Amino acid sequence: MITLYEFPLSGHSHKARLLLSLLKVPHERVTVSGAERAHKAPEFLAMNPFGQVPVLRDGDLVLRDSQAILTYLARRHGGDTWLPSDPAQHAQVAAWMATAANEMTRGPNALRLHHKFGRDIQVGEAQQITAHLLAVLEARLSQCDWVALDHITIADIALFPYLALAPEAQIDLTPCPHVVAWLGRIQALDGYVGMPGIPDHRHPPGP
Ligand SMILES: N[C@@H](CCC(=O)N[C@@H](CS)C(=O)NCC(=O)O)C(=O)O
Repeated sequence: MITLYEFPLSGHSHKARLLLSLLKVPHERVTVSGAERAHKAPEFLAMNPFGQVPVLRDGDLVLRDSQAILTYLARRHGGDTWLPSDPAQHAQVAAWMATAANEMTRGPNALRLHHKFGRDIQVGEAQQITAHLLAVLEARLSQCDWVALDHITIADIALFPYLALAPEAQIDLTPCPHVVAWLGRIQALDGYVGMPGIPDHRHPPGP
């Protein structure tokens, strides 16, 4: 049985929750107590020395980092769809996974940490990174339904939570209709699960 160690309000954890659900992989979820700083306790640091969720355990395998967890689940349970073995296609997915780990984390994720949790950040820099990221994604998604390939991949899942959580980051998505439509496509998938703070992007509020 797979075990996912998570924070309920963690977007990084949500990537793993979402793919597990879409792939219909049986699993259990363990809430790590952030209030009790359980993620910095020796037992947790033995699983992830960075003291961060998510962590996935599957038998003897203990895996940290949301992108790595998506990669494992895709290869183990997703056939050749979610992370194709074709070298060029695999690399296209990897490029967008890197965007999820870099620009998405330094932009939208940082803004949510600031506005929702009071984290002290360089707001202007995070807003600039977000604006550039949104412009790139909007252009890309105006030409195709999914970010990396002509079908859904783990790149879409990796990029989903921190854009879906845009209201909590005080990010306005109305200038990006193709991004909003893409969020809605993911929310319409069989097996989709949400998390607190993600609105229904299939029916965005009118002006
Ligand atoms: N690169 C990691 C980042 C994980 C991360 O930042 N997790 C946050 C919750 S969303 C966390 O555990 N923060 C607690 C801390 O850093 O002390 C991933 O993609 O999984």
